[in-house]
Amino acid sequence: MSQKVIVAGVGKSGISAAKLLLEMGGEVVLYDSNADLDEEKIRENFDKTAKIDVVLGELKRSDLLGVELCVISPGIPLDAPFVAVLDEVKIPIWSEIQLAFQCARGKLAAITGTNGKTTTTALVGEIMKTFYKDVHVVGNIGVPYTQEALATEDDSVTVAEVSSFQLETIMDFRPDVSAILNITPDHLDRHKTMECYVEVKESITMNQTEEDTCVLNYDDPILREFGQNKDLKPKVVFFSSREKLDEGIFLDGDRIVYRSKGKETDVVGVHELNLLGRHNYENVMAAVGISLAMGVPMKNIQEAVKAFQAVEHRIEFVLERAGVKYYNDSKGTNPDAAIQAIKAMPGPTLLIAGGYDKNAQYDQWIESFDGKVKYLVLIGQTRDKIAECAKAHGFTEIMYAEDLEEAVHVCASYADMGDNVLLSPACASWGMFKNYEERGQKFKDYVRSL
Ligand code: UMA
Repeated sequence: MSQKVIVAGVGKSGISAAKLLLEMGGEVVLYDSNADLDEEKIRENFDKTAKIDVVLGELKRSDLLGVELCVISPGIPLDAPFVAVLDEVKIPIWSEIQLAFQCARGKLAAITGTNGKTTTTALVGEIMKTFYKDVHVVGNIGVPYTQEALATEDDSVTVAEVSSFQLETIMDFRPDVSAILNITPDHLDRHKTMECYVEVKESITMNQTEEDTCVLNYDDPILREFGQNKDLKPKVVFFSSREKLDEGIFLDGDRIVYRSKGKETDVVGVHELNLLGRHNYENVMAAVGISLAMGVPMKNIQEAVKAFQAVEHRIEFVLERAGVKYYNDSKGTNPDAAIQAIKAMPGPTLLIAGGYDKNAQYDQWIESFDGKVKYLVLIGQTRDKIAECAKAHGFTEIMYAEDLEEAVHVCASYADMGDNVLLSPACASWGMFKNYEERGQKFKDYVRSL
């Protein structure tokens, strides 16, 4: 890696990738299309002596003198104008995870899918830690793979959450175990068609061989067909929450069961989990499949699965007060994600929703209330739009609150014993909060001080 490399994007991934390249003895041109970034601030991330040029705004051919490779951040689409300049001078483009993969050692489990990636990655990370000494949890979950790659050894295990953005420019990226949890329409503004989106997700297996494993969701028609294709090289492990499989992991009533070569093993009962909802049982089943393929004994898996708590801000149980359970799903930033949270609620629910308007449609979300939502407490810019939509669908138990704190108090006073209070806004947090993490944290603070 002692080459001159252009690193595109000065977010988390770009900074980590540049640091890794410099540590390997390379030279870096750090490029970002945002001309308003502060060059001084960017340089503060590096040693004063680091061999680094910073280019902001438009990229010119002259900036590419001696450059042999581009490492691109996930948030940058391949139709960004500077990519055409790179193509003209035939500079290959690698994803940031590709660079990390080239420098990392040990075993790799890589998890993709439209929903559930973060929970599954975090859970697999916890399971791995019960059996392996050196475990790194990286990727879309928030820690760039390039940040950890050089710290890995031959006996290390890396668990990576991988987005479709990160897969677009892989070359020989080859996980020992891959998983595709599900594929439903998402990010079509970037991938253009569903076919392209599916193709890029499935490319997680493209360098895998017969020695490797791919864990797939049997209930997803696209993935079932993909897994049954004779040309797919890795061994396939299916999981299903709807059918009892001859081989694989499946839900049998309220038990998760593993069946292999005619032998059945009871893994765990869903009531022993701290996770709610069928989609979470699927995440657990995927994690079981991945972990077995990574060589972890079933006993370790069972213990870790039972101890695992929901990822923060995703249907996260906060506390029970006066017989009312409070859940934080601040990460429910779109109607689809919020539907999962409603489905996961164990009984009557007071729902706090609303926020920034991303031009979403709320009809399906309101349809999913299905008698379970007792009251809808609305906050933020989308209050009126959601209220109108709810009324159009015949749901009228609506209350307005000035802010999140008031919404929590309204819920606390209207909830009866046995009810649940759920913050799952179906909207982004912008305008009221810095991000969904701040919104979730504030919710928990208000609930704890009730
Ligand atoms: N930029 C350009 N040109 C462009 C677009 C962006 O120069 O055309 C620049 C921006 O000005 C900015 C930089 O690129 O300075 C940002 O890069 P980035 O968007 O890749 O952000 P990072 O901070 O590197 O974060 C990325 C992931 N972001 C995205 O995929 C959008 C993070 O996932 C990930 O946690 C992190 O790498 C570490 O691996 C976030 C995400 O939203 C959570 N992911 C999407 C999702 O989950 O749906 C895929």
